[in-house]
Amino acid sequence: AHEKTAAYLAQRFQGEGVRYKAKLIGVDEVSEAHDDKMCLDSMMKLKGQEHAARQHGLHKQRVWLKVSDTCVQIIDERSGVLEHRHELQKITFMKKDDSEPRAFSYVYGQDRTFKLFFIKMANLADPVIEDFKDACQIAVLEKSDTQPAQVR
Ligand code: I3P
Repeated sequence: AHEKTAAYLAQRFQGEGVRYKAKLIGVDEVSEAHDDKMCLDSMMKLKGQEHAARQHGLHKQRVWLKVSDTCVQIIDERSGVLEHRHELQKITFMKKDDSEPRAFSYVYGQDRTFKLFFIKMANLADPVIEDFKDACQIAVLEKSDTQPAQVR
């Protein structure tokens, strides 16, 4: 495993950054920037919708999740269309799915509204959450000479 030096991380997330295969479970409008219970409720709701859709023969959207030192991108796998571009500084919360190690969600804030993105990775979610945190840290380092903000 790589030692996570600043140079290693800077290189890892520069340009296009890191790309992961994933599926979008769903997107939900939420009211708060960081509220654990709110995220849980939202994830439960989206899971219910996923289940109902599956009963109707529908599949989750296959996407690429890209993490760079500036943003997170969600790209439709089939068409290659960029569906969402989220600046790292505006990601306010991240939450693991305790019942599904491949899934996690994050909250993005824009224009006083918040949206929760619930994602299921092809593999484990933990390394992706680590990448989110590392990329946020790099983004802070590259923007100022001050110490990076504490990342949860
Ligand atoms: C599929 C199975 C897969 C799931 C897929 C389901 O059902 O549960 O694990 O992919 O979801 O359709 P089945 O075994 O009945 O074919 P994930 O593990 O990635 O959720 P999908 O249809 O939304 O892709």
